[in-house]
Parts: sequence; structure tokens; C-alpha cells
Amino acid sequence: MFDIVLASTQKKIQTVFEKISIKFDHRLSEPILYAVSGGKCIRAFLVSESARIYGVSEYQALRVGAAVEAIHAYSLIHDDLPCMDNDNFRRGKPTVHIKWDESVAVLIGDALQSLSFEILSEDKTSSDPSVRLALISSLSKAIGAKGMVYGQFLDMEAERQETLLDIDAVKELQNRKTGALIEWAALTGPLMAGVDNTPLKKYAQLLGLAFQIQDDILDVEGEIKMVGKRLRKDYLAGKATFVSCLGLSGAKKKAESLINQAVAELDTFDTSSDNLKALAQFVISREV
Ligand code: GRG
Repeated sequence: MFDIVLASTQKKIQTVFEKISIKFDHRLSEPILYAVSGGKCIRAFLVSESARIYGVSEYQALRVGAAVEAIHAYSLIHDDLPCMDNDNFRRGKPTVHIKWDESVAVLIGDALQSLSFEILSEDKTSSDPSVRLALISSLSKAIGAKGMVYGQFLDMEAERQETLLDIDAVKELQNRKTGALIEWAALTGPLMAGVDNTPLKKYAQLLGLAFQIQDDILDVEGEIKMVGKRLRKDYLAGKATFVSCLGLSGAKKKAESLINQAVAELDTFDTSSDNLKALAQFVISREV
């Protein structure tokens, strides 16, 4: 049911990428469009809803949504490389380095990262240069050496270590690897409107954590046809995850409790936050 709501954002984001990539050599636009399609677009949806609540135009929100999806796609392409997670299958199709080759995958990831910042830097995204700078600055922090890349680094390091991470270390790793970008997306509305983000911040943090717990649950319980990527890999590798730390039912309970708290955080809004509440429920009920 919620898939239908997300489908509308997916379509609009795809159109933004199609328009932007017209100016690229087709040997680049083809893998770029391949890499940005087929995902749920949860991060772009968070941007759209956050922007709508704070009165930011849909056009501007879709540009910021495309920027966050470009970063997300870059992280997945690089994460799938043989030197990282070494995956052949993503979003129900061959990963970029399988469909093309590793050099293309590295370069398309790089191009998507640059493209994201290019989109944010243009005045079509916001007529206010201080807003554009704030978007660029906060995104670079969320995905860099204190954010997503650090989370990925900790993850890679954990795989090489004998001792398993404890729950706090798993939380720390995941907050950076997955949570930081989700939080950034959720806070773009107040950022673009130039107002305080406190009411959404806690929601975003709780949602990010619940999202990762559900990802760990899907790794154990999911159906590969539904999820569209290799499963049981963390489980088979004996990696520390929320499921290994809390047990399957403990992880489910934790995710549910986080989502209940996240939804409660939205009580300061009127019905304008209903879609964010529905997204929160989707995050822990999703099979994909
Ligand atoms: C290699 C320098 C360098 C940087 C990349 C690879 C990386 C840094 C970070 C990894 C980030 C990563 C892969 C996080 C996993 C997050 C996750 C659970 C992704 C799946 O998100 P969904 O379910 O995917 O929203 P869809 O396909 O729906 O978009």
C-alpha cells in the first residue's frame, strides 16, 4: 500500500535524473540512470515530506531528493565492489561492476557524488546562497570521514577483527553508515526554510536506527526475490548485527519501540506529518 505512495516519488526523481543526464555522454548516462533506478527512494521521500511540512516548493525538494538519491546510489555502487562487500545483485539486477566493469563502477560512483553537490550548488535548488551552502556543508559532513564513509570504514574493519562488536559499537557504526544520510534527508525541510529542526531531529534519528535494524532482520528472514539483493551474508559471515546482539525477536521489538517513539515525536505537527508517520511504519514492515 505504502509502495504506491513511494512510487510517485520514484517516478518524479527518475524524471529529474533523466533531464539532468541528457547532457552526459551516453556511455555515462546509461550506467548513471541504471544505478539510480529501482530503489525505494525513501531518502527522497523524506526530503519531499520534510520540505512540504515546512512550505518548501516541490520543485526544489525534488532536486534535493535527487541529490540524496545520487549519494545513496554512489554508496551502494561502491559498497557492492569486490574490495568492499562484493555483491553481484542489487535492486533485483546485476550490480554496476557486473553489468559494466569495476572501473566504470568506481567512476559512476564518483560522478554521482559530484553530481549531488552540483545539483545542490545551483540556484534552481534554492535562490538563497546561504541555504545552498548549508545543504552542501551538512551533506558533506553526513557522508564524509565523520559520517557515512567512517561507518563503512568501521564495518570493513570489524570484518577483519576476531572479536565481535558489542551493541553500542554496532549502533555507532550504523548511525554513521546508514543513519547520517537518512537524518540529513529528513532535516532538509527546516534547513531550506531556515528554521529550527528540533521537532524532526529525534524522529530522523529513531527512524534511521529502526531502518538498519529492519535491514538486519531482512538479512536473516527476507526473500531474495523481494529484497533484490544477496541475503544471509552478515549471518553467514558471523558478523555482529542488531539481530546477533538482540536476537531476532529482540531486534523486532526494538525496531517497533523505536518506531513508536519516532511517531510520537511527530505529535507536535498536525496531519501534515501523516506521511512521515506512515513511512515510519513502512520502514519496519517492509519486505524489500
Ligand atoms: C567507497 C569511498 C567510498 C565510500 C562509500 C560504501 C560506502 C561509502 C558506504 C556504504 C553505505 C551503505 C552501503 C549503507 C547501507 C545502507 C543500506 C541499508 C542500504 C539499502 O537502502 P535502501 O533499502 O535501498 O533504502 P534502496 O535500494 O531501496 O534504495
